[in-house]
Amino acid sequence: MSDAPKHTPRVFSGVQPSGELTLGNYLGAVKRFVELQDGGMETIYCVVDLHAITTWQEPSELADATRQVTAAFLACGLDPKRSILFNQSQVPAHAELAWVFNCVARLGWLNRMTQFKDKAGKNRENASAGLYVYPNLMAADILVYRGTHVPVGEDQKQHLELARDIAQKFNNDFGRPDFFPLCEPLIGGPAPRVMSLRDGTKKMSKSDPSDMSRINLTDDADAIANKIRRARTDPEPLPDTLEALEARPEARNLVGIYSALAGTDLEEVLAEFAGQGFGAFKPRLAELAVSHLTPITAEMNRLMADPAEIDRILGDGANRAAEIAEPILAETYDVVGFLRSR
Ligand code: AQP
Repeated sequence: MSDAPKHTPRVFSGVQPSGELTLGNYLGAVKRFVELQDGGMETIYCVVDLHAITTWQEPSELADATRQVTAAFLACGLDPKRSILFNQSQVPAHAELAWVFNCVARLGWLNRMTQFKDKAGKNRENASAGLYVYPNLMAADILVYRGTHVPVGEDQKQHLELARDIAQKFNNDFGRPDFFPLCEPLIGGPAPRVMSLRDGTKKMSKSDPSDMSRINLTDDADAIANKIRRARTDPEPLPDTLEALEARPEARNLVGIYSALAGTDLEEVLAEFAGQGFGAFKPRLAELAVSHLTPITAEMNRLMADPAEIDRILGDGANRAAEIAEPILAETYDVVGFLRSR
């Protein structure tokens, strides 16, 4: 018989305060966070500032970036009464469990992580050690709550597989089957991978040097319309089948964004626009994006005018998060064999 504790179904996910949130973060992650809030599971959402500093962040801007991601969470519909919202550095158990996982994960596993390769680029020798062990911290973020479900965009799939490998190896090494759950990625919905507006083969990213590559949640109506108007496309009209869209990454991306915002499937969008050129499609997409994002931006601006209230929400969330994390960390320390005399 296993000595496994029962794992309460629990959702955990995070977003880095490494820039302004994009439409990709919204459609791939935050929109799903909000849907899950009413799905019957406990939901914990974190602004992962420890992750953000794996690449350089201006110290004078980091706290404000953290508040801004929190304001975006709230403006998109996360409710601090129904979800635990906090920033990672206020709960030290994340970093403490990450150290244990640094000693569980194998170098060979980390060497396969494509995000490290993408982010380190050619200058690999100069990347921070933190960027390299980023997936171990991400595993700790989830498992310090024994998180069972993790809503993320498709780019995080490999990191989640690593989190499962870490949980499995820990459980095996220490002879405690099911000590940590093998968390399930929740990747899906109509826009698990929103691509850059300048290059349909690259994901839309908040740290892309080109602001024209992304729609920020803080963009005003004119900026959104301008970015969509100038988004790279091909000269062909929209096709009537999904297969015909596959070889056209920029067209596929804009149709995907439309469908995600409209809440319809891709086929319905094609049925409406097949045969029409981007001259007709882009203004309709811009209209839809503006009507969807303008209320979010307005609410973010309202919330950002009261930073003390955002700090209060994060502090309260951190206390509630620590109440769950600390006993799990203490249990982990016991399993590892650390002496604890206070
Ligand atoms: N383009 C995207 N399409 C769908 N989902 C996306 N996500 C990010 N970009 C897209 C999802 O958003 C969540 C938060 O991401 P993150 O801030 O932790 O880091 P990231 O994945 O590295 O996102 P960015 O925007 O590209 O940040 P930077 O530029 O700082 O690295 C995750 O669930 C992610 O999958």
